[in-house]
Amino acid sequence: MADERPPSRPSGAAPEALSSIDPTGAVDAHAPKQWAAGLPAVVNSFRHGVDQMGLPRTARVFGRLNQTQGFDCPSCAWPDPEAGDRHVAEFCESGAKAVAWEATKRRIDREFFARHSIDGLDGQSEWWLGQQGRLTEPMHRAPGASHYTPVSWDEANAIMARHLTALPTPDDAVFYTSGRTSNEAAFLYQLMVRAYGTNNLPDCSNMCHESSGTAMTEQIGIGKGAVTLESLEQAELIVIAGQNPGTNAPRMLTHLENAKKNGAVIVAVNPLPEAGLIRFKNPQTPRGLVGPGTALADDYLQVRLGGDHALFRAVGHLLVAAEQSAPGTVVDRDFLDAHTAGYDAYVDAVREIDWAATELATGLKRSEIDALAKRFTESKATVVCWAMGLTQHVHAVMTIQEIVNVLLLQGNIGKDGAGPCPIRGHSNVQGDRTMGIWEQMSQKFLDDLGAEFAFTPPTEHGVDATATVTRLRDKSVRVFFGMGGNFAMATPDTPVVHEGLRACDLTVHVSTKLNRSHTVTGTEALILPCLGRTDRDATPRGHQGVTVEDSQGQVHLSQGRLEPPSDLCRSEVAIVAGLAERIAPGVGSIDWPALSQDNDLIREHISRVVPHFEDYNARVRVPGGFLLPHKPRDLREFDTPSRKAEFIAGSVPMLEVPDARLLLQTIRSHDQFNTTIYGHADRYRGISGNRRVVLVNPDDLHRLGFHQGQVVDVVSEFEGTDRRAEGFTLVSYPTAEGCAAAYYPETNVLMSADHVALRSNTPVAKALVIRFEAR
Ligand SMILES: Nc1nc2c(c(=O)[nH]1)N[C@H]1C(S)=C(S)[C@@H](COP(=O)(O)OP(=O)(O)OC[C@H]3O[C@@H](n4cnc5c(=O)[nH]c(N)nc54)[C@H](O)[C@@H]3O)O[C@H]1N2
Ligand SMILES: Nc1nc2c(c(=O)[nH]1)N[C@H]1C(S)=C(S)[C@@H](COP(=O)(O)OP(=O)(O)OC[C@H]3O[C@@H](n4cnc5c(=O)[nH]c(N)nc54)[C@H](O)[C@@H]3O)O[C@H]1N2
Ligand SMILES: [Mo]
Repeated sequence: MADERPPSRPSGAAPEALSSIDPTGAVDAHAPKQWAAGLPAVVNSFRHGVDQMGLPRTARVFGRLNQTQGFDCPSCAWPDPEAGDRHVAEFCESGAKAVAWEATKRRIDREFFARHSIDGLDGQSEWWLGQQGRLTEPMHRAPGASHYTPVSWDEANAIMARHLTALPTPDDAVFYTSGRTSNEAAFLYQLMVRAYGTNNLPDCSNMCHESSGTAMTEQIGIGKGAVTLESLEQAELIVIAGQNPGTNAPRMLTHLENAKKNGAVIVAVNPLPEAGLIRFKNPQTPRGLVGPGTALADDYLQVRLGGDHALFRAVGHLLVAAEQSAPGTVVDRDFLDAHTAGYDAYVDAVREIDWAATELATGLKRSEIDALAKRFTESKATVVCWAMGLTQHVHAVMTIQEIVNVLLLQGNIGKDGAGPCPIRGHSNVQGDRTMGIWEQMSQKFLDDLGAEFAFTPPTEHGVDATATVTRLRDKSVRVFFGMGGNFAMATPDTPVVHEGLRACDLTVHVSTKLNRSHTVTGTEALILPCLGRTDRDATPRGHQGVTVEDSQGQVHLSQGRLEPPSDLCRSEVAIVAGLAERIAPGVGSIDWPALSQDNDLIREHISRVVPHFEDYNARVRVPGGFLLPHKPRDLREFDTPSRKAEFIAGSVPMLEVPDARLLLQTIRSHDQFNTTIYGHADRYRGISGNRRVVLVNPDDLHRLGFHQGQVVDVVSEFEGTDRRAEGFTLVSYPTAEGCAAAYYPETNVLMSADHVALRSNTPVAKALVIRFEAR
């Protein structure tokens, strides 16, 4: 398809010319693809690379991506194979785009900011902002100024210190983190924030896998997934619910293909027919490049949005019923007796089931659910993978617990080929949490941190991302500091968040590139340019490497080698240490200047504060790094109050959808990384040209009296309040009935900060009640 070409910058064109080639024109919609990757993925990877970096740099950079002596991919958190088992091209199209985006040769300098007013920048698209190049020096917006102007690091630190030390309480400041921050930077950052005096450490995880963490901690005593790569490939049954690996974790497809070759059955549970779940053409093999590839999903259940809760309850019911009619054939009695609590109560909870309600909630036929339960009974080793399709619902925590219940029934945890497997998003989102980026770290962690650095960390819990939005709504945040990310776009209630940010005294963003959070500023604002994963970090103490933790709990080293965009870019570690000296001087025994240039020293502290990081510096230098222990996975031990894995089952409420309304989910296209827009082609879904589209089931479209190609306003309804997103083109698409899908972050205006997952407080992004209004 000619229209798949990513927007490219004509050589020699002035940056201003870019907005005019921002291809947000007519929508081009084709039937969704039936397979993922293959040759187009390779071609697109190199197109993005060469467009941003030129050919020699592309070859050099891609050659080091995910290699044991190279740097960790800044895209998703998918694990790497064993050190000796890596392919020469150990990356995917998404990783290639993320790396090309960061390692681009384009630069933003002070002349750029002199040319563009902040209001002018605010009028540009997110795509345009991201295309301008790497930030090269600290920039400051003085109160009342129309433009950012250059500022020295010293002055920038003085400005931040002036605001932060004048606040009536440190709790008037909020310190957000996105999930790319390395372990070292994350550890130092939370130390600075706690030494300054607050636990206000919201992070992107609050909007991501918080529900998984909450659910699994209650049940198995740890919030992390229990499946390694090797283990995944040994599964007999892999259920993938609420995840789109073809786009968001493409390297997973290689391992699914291996599992398939080993005889695994794969079941996809998803309202959309996602190409990456249907068939995979592995671009690392000749058969994948030119041949038919490998069929992945054996069964494809097009569940209704939010229907997984009822679905897994029904599967539990069928498994228990099957066991009762043929005792000793379905459940793992020994495991249940030795390692679980609450089985009898669970059996009572699932004994009766309303099939009509279940069919309505899931949109599936009884026979499809029977077939899924049969898949479970036939498998001796089952993995269930999930991502945002499960975590961003009102009943997300309960839904995940329903899945863990089903896994526990058959002893599917702590053995090869089995276990719960939440697939993390950002490349170090799991590591950031391990390092203490959380508004509610345990008292033990705070005590150990305080003991290591001779100070008393604050104990009162801080605000999470959702609470930050409500505080912005109340105009009660005075200073907003973002360690990466794009808070202005990633959060619900976009206009409210923007107003709240504009009402701050100071907004600060540590970033590699420009984004919306830099154009929606407080009275005063700073942009602090940092090094990315691919950049060399040379300090007087030598060439510094950072460490990250992937989705399976493997911790490993990442070493950037590219010449930094400018001498004025600083590592995140150095930025934090520089600020900390000003806002927490004399707190405890923290040697900020030494820490600012020596990641080994930071790792020594980590090894004494964070459990399981003993001998950190030595172990992380072993090629491939080390695997963190995980008691349920390794020992079938559970750190819950009962010391057993807990069955937890409440009621299964129906999602009520009024007449003539649909449920809308907000998703990622194939050409974006969260709020970063690489281009306008969602290749696998056959959509290109414009992101303002809503995918709707053809029968719904007909029933509601709208037609393909019609431009409408999308209006969400929550607790009596309408929210509107204007000018979306309707696309007839084979999604589950009653459901619709549109891209994030354009649709975040439709979300409410009060509409959150129970107990995890994650904003609901996957089941908004909407109607269409003709324009
Ligand atoms: N290229 C690329 N890679 C990424 C990202 C990116 O933006 N681009 N983002 C990263 C991040 S931070 C994250 S968290 C992950 C996100 O990875 P995903 O969770 O795969 O991302 P989404 O696009 O939100 O897709 C949600 C999927 O769940 C399905 N779904 C939605 N609601 C339901 C439901 O109620 N039930 C079921 N069974 N399915 C449902 C959708 O149809 C879709 O396939 O990816 C990471 N990797
Ligand atoms: N409607 C809706 N909203 C959602 C979601 C959804 O599915 N639907 N998903 C949610 C999820 S899962 C997540 S994780 C959040 C994501 O929320 P965020 O993590 O806040 O957003 P990102 O778009 O990943 O942040 C990208 C920015 O990070 C900066 N950056 C990139 N690399 C680096 C680096 O190395 N260092 C520093 N300091 N900065 C860097 C760049 O300036 C870039 O613009 O969004 C959430 N919001
Ligand atoms: Mo995420």
